[in-house]
Amino acid sequence: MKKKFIAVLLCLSALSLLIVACGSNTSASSKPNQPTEPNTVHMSDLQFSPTTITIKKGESIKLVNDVVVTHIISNGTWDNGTAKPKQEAGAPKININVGANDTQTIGPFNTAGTFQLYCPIHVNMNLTVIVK
Ligand SMILES: [Cu+2]
Repeated sequence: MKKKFIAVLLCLSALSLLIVACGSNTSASSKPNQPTEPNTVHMSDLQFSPTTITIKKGESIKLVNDVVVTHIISNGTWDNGTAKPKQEAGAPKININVGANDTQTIGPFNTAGTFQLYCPIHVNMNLTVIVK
């Protein structure tokens, strides 16, 4: 009697493990459009996320605008509330509009170094790109 009870319990726990395993498989395959994306920077209303990204020489960066606000991405930085355009030596020239929920690619960054990008219409919206 007791043995049968334990056997039933073991079956039930094995079954629940199976269900859990199947469940995680299903959720992973149900998001084919959202793999873990390397070299991707997201944009919200007023900022980049992350604000600093490290990539390898020769790689590009995918910019994903998650909001309906249009951003302008160009070479430069906000310095204490003042927009300062500048293009470091070795930086690719960037001057693009990223519209509502749009995705754009910048680069490739072919020179190692630290490069400042910003959105000149949103105060303090800075992105630092470190190329190694
Ligand atoms: Cu912006």
